[in-house]
Amino acid sequence: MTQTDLTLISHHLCPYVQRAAIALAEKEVPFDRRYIDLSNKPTWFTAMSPLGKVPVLQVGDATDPLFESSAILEYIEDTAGRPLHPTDAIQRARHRGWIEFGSTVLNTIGGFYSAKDTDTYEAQQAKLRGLMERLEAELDARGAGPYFDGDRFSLVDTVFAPVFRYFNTFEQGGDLYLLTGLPHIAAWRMELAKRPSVQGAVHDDFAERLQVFMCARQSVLGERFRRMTPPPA
Ligand SMILES: N[C@@H](CCC(=O)N[C@@H](CS)C(=O)NCC(=O)O)C(=O)O
Repeated sequence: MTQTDLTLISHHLCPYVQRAAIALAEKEVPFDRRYIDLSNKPTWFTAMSPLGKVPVLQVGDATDPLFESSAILEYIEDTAGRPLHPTDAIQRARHRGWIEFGSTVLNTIGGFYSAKDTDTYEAQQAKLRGLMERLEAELDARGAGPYFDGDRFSLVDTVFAPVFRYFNTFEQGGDLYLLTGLPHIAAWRMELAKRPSVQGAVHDDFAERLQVFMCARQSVLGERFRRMTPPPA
């Protein structure tokens, strides 16, 4: 890859975009970012993104940009130095499985913050808790930290750092038990939050933006955030 060849089409809150931004930063690959409003998608964007989703990665002058974060991660891995995937095929396949697990977690998070009634909210919260317990068991079986793969930062870390970033905001929303009593996840989450690539994957105003997004949800969690947020003076 040569400098300035890459443009990551982004949205300020998107966890899938953050994966790619973290991987590029870890590999010290310079890239530009172009932000779009997903509630008012520009026509140039819908023309280039087959599913109408971010991230999209524009590579040089290619007229056919890359879409889907896992494909983008694989491209970054294949073309830039400092490997973030294990070299061993079976370990690599396992990491891919956990990347997919991370996407299921994100879908469940979406169901959780969008739940419109208490029963659905509780069910989504329980499902999310179950996934976190399964992840905790995996970390326990693996033994060494501080990252998913011991002291090696990997693509799996690029996937879970944005997942854990959500929890910083969710925890302000009240009586959550999503991560209570899960020490391996707690330690991993803390290490990821310290990582410059993770910190730099979002703007400084990420938490405020997520707060505004939550307050605008017509959902159980949205209602909680509206109650917590004082009205403008
Ligand atoms: N499977 C996709 C998911 C990406 C995704 O869901 N992006 C969201 C923002 S976080 C999006 O663009 N949503 C717009 C839409 O669905 O219309 C990936 O891994 O890239």
